[in-house]
Amino acid sequence: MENKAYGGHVLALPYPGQGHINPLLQFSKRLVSKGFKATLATTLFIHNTMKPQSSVSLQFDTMSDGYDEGGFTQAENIQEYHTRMVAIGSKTLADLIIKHKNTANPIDCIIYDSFLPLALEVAKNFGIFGAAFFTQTCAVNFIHYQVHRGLLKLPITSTPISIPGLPVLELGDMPSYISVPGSYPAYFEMVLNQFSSSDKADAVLVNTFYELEPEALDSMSKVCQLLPIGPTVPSFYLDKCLENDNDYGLNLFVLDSSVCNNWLNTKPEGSVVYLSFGSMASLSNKQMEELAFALKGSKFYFLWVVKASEEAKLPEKFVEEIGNKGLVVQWCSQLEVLSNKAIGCFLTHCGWNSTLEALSLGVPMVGVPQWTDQTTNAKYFRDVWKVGVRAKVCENGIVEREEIEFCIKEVMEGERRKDFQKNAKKWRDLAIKAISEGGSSDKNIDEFVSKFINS
Ligand code: UDP
Ligand code: 7WV
Repeated sequence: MENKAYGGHVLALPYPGQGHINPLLQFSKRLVSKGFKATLATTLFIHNTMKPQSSVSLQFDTMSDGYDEGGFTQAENIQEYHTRMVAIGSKTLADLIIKHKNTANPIDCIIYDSFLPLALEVAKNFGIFGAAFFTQTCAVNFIHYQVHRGLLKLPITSTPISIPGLPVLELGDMPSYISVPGSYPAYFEMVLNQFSSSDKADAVLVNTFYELEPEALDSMSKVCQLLPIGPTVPSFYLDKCLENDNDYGLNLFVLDSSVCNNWLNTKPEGSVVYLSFGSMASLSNKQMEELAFALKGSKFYFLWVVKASEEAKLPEKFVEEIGNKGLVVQWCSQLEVLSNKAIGCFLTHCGWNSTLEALSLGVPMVGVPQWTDQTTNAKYFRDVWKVGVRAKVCENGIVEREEIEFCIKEVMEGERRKDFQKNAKKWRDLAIKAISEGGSSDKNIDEFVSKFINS
């Protein structure tokens, strides 16, 4: 794709977390391919952790959430983190805009994570075009919208739940803040607050694609104009139109991809279970133990991402005892792993990026959702996209080893494996089509661009 004429300077502002940086970073790269200059602004703490390298096409800059030494972990609690981020974030974002003001490329457009509506206020103060970027599915957004507008009353007293454009949902399919009232009130407030000013945004972008949730998108579009622009997976894995775009390229954790590749390359096609719970989840000791024993008991190879902060929860001598059957790493290049032929299925926490990556690469899944939107994503991939199973949780809140072993077996070699694979391949093909030139997401990106240019 040749670079188009200069379209303007976009400042992308992600919420400071791996699952929020990746999609906005990728979307910025797409805009650069459409002729824009783009700058991704992370918090100072994230910048110092990830050490991003600016290139001709994409620049990095910083603002502050008020916790420059330790980020989120430095805060007393989530509420305090958010309050300070709004105050310091607004101020340092304004400083950033001013810094660029008298340069050759002043900021013309801010694309902000919908978790950070503070950015829209700042943009409007400077008369800059402001676009909200939603990192969760349209279905999840629509549920939160319904609650925000008082259309869905809490606590939910009657099930199943019917929302226009969504499949009928049981309580356990709802985002956790709704199914578990009172859990993480500050996060709940944040997901509802996404809609506090979204109608004032100049555009609303969502990291999904039309073919994946047409009913939900049609339904929500009646009350809020949405532009699905995903999947924001590096071009190398989909349309291959962007040069050198084969990785997100920013990691909050240290990774060693050659270890994973070398190990996977010695394993037969479809023989390995890949497991990861994303960047945020922290499992109980008991849950880690159940997973460990399930993997030990199952006959399949496995590659398990256990973050450094989770390692102490592994049973004693686990790594020594599994030998060549399994590889435990602290972080990996997930796209590289998912695209390796040796992978047979992905046991995932159902974070939206992980789910979308698995769909984009055609990998069947076992869902072990933990919280937030993960439960709803699991509902969709089991019952709507039909690319896998969801593990049953016991009354004590644990998914037991027998259930994990059963689910893995079901997806790796059960009767429905062929269907899961066929459907996964279908979603991969549709994802490629959506993001390729002339596809639904590509057209929406063009619509966004013309909306901005004509503003
Ligand atoms: N990821 C990665 N290496 C890993 C595990 C995860 O690069 O070992 C990436 C993954 O590809 C995804 C992101 O981290 O893009 C996690 O986002 P997700 O929405 O799935 O979960 P979250 O971390 O927000 O809970
Ligand atoms: C980070 C913090 C809070 C939430 C999320 C990530 C998410 O669900 O994406 Br609510």
